Amino acid sequence: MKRLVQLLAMAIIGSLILTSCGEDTLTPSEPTTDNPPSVVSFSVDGQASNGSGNHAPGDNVEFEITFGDDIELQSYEIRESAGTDLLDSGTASGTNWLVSYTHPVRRTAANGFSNLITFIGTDTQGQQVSESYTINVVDTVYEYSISLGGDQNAGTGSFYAAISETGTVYFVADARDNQESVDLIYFYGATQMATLAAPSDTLVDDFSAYDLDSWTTRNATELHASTVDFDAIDNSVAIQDAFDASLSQTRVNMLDVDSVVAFRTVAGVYGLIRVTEVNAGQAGDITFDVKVQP
Ligand SMILES: [Ca+2]
Repeated sequence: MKRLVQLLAMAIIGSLILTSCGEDTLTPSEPTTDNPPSVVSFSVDGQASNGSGNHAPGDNVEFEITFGDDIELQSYEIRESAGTDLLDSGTASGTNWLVSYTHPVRRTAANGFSNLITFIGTDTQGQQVSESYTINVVDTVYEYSISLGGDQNAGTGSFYAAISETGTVYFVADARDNQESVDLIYFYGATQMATLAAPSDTLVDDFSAYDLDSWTTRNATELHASTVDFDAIDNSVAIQDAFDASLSQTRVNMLDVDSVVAFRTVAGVYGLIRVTEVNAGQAGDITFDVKVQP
């Protein structure tokens, strides 16, 4: 009886092994269906992506994308300019793969420029998934025109505050009351001719009508003549780059039509001026275009 049980057990085990072997040879080595990869998560600067966003020139945009696949991932690519240019690529494996990528927005990118960044995941069967994000460059530059009068010009103020959407011009009394805001003063001198000066400049004291003796705050605005192409400057970083601290002075004289002046206020705001008109004399005036950071 014991012997019979042993034989039966061996027969059962043997049939199981045979059955098992038979199933192995019948099962295909590859699955009959293989799904394309998927995007498991996609974040931009730590937030779930909503497909596009505003970024300033010089910003670093931090992407994190996780690809998933039912069988096996193989590789990833990151492209810009709607897929034209390859930014980065690499191998991936497994069913879950995290790609981290930092994209620097060009410092000179113009306001309104947009760039489509596309992330592509590929599985071992060559099937792909892609996810995109549009970087919209948003940059603020204030552009306006200003007229300033000489010290004997009763109709046009001589004091200029640069930082606002339109700039501000003050006459003597208002300038005294807002001296912390005054960035530049215009005067027309016998030898200096048409001149823009920082309130801290010593030559403005020659113009007693300006009453600078009574001021307690005289901003040390830095400025210098510049050769940059004023029309080509369309970005706040480019305005900053136009300023050269090694050239900075307290005044720029001999101003004439098309003279360009770069300046930096005591608040660290950068601006550019291009003269469009000069009417000579202490009762005359100067008119200029401004591009300034907010
Ligand atoms: Ca797959």
